[in-house]
Amino acid sequence: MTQHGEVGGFGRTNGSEPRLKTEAFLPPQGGPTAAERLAGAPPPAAAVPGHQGLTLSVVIPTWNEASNIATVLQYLGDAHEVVLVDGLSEDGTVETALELRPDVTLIQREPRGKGDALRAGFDAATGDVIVIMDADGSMDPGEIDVFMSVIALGFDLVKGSRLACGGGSYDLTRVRWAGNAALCAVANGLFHTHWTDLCYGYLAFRRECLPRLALDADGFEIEAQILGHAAQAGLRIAEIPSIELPRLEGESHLKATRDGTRILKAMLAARFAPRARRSAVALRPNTLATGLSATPRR
Ligand SMILES: Nc1nc2c(ncn2[C@@H]2O[C@H](COP(=O)(O)OP(=O)(O)O)[C@@H](O)[C@H]2O)c(=O)[nH]1
Ligand SMILES: [Mg+2]
Repeated sequence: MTQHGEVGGFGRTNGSEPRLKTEAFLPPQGGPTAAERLAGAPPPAAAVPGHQGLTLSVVIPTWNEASNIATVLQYLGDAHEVVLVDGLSEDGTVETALELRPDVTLIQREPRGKGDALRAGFDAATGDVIVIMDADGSMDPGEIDVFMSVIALGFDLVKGSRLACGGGSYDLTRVRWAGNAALCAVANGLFHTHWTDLCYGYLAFRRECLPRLALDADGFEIEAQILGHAAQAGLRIAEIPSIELPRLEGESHLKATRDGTRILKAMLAARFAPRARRSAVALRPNTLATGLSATPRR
């Protein structure tokens, strides 16, 4: 087994089979593996409550992630607000989450897509900063500290990048890599940016920026819309390296062709839709009109 082959997502034992899809995007040999990094860090303490007094809400969309959510919550610790937006999972995701974190703010709604779920979560979040995280164990909660530090430096939005120097992915197939590279190039052309990654959902932003983001995306194009609208709104955006771990269990809900097309359309709309339309979206009450059911944080 190679050094990289030992990586299996945080919380996974070295005995489990690696699920590497490609070696091309992995961090260089020689340093500690992601598993070693994670094992060496005290998980809850790694996620500090805030920087410069900033409070944090972690928004996690879940749709049948019962076998993964406990590990994610365990590594998150209990230092900050967790908003769980569940798509009426039938595998006990909610029960598993509540057992470990009875204080989560829980929103349950039809599975209309990751974007719809995240927007509902944003509306319920109360922290100064919102961090988006998948429920599948592919994002290392230990990196939240870095997101918060860069936000505290004065940035409005901090995006993780698997392809920036120091980043990497254990989950990026060649097809996804090629699609992401093409879409990222389009984004850089449209928004005059120099991003190295586009279709990666580990990012943080100041909650006060939500109205200026004017989000209405329902599916996996939500991250592209967040970034496109942020660039159009002139927000201060920083990119930091991030290492994407393999999904702990289960299959991705993303369909490359369908969702790639939606991402492209979302970016074109972000660039060319009249400012008036974005303003109208920003003013519209969002999830309240679509049946938000949230339990208050206890
Ligand atoms: N609530 C909710 N969550 C969703 C929906 N679709 C995807 N998710 C969650 O969104 C996150 C990202 O989805 P994932 O399948 O990991 O996509 P990938 O990371 O692009 O491979 C996961 O935590 C999913 O459980 C949905 O329709 N509703
Ligand atoms: Mg994922």
